[in-house]
Amino acid sequence: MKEQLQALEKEALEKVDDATSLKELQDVRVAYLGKKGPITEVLRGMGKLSKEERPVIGELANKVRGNIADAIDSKKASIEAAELEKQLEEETIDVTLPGRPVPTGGPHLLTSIVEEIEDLFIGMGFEVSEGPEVETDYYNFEALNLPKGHPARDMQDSFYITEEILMRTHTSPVQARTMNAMEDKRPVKMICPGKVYRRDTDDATHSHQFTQIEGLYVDKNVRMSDLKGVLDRFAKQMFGQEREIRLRPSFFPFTEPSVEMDISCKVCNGEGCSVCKQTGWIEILGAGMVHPRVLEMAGYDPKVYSGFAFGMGPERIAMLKYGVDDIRHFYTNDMRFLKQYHQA
Ligand code: 2NL
Repeated sequence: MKEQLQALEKEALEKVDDATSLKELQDVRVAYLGKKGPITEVLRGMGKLSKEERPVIGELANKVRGNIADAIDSKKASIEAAELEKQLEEETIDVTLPGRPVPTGGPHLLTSIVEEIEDLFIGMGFEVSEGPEVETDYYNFEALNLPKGHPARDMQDSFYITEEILMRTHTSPVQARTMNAMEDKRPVKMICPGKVYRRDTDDATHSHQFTQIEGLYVDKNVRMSDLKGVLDRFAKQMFGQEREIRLRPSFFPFTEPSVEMDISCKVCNGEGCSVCKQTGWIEILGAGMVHPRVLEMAGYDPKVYSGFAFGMGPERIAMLKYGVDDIRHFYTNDMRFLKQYHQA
């Protein structure tokens, strides 16, 4: 029995030594020290031994069991240490690696142009104001001297929602509302950027939805020369200090007199080329002195107050400034087009 126990011990210690994982080690523990294991078996058979042999074998069995348990425990500790070491090595983070770049967006060309125009007019004391895109017939037409049946209403075929409600055809209703709401009829100096809608067939130069920026300055003694000064400064800041402006007579129902403004062609410097159609000039915007009826309807006495107003299309401004040849580029969202105008 003594030899049997010593053989078991040798065998178990070898298996402990050979174990390479916690699982294998546990198997060894169960196999040798478990309730059905050989050592337990030996201890159970002790009853058959003689009085003299019993304590000797008992002591030996306990010693063998203790040795095996100790070997398992120390092997367990070394396997665990090795596994931790391996894990630490595998999960090492190199904090000096450069980060993966996150692709960033940028403002749309149209947004940039609108903001640039806003900044120029803010620099001349204008406030920026926005308003609803769904308007009443009154503020879109009536208040701007376009009564029902006025032939100029045909100039702007509109998207009507009901007989009295439509998608605004220009941003002037925002200005008419502002003047109307002014309790003590103080001066107004504002620009209104925003989307406008017209029933047009889309092509390279027309769109049923586009952007407009209108400006309005109403005060005592506002004159045509004030308009000229503001527009000249705008043209030079937007298109270059060498640009000259030219005003031609025109017609709008809401201004009298009305003008159209050209800037000297920056491609040929006024010499005449294909961009300016050999005229040396390029049309940029429409403007005029606010019609007395428009002032009156908004509650401003035209004998006391006067004003100028202007309107422009940022798409057209951007097309001229950057040589964009098709207005549809602004809405079809081809990233190859849009990315060209990202600063970053
Ligand atoms: C154009 C011409 C224009 C206005 C807009 C305006 C607004 C009020 C009163 C009077 Cl509240 N006028 N706006 C005046 C003249 C021209 O736009 O060609 N836009 C693209």
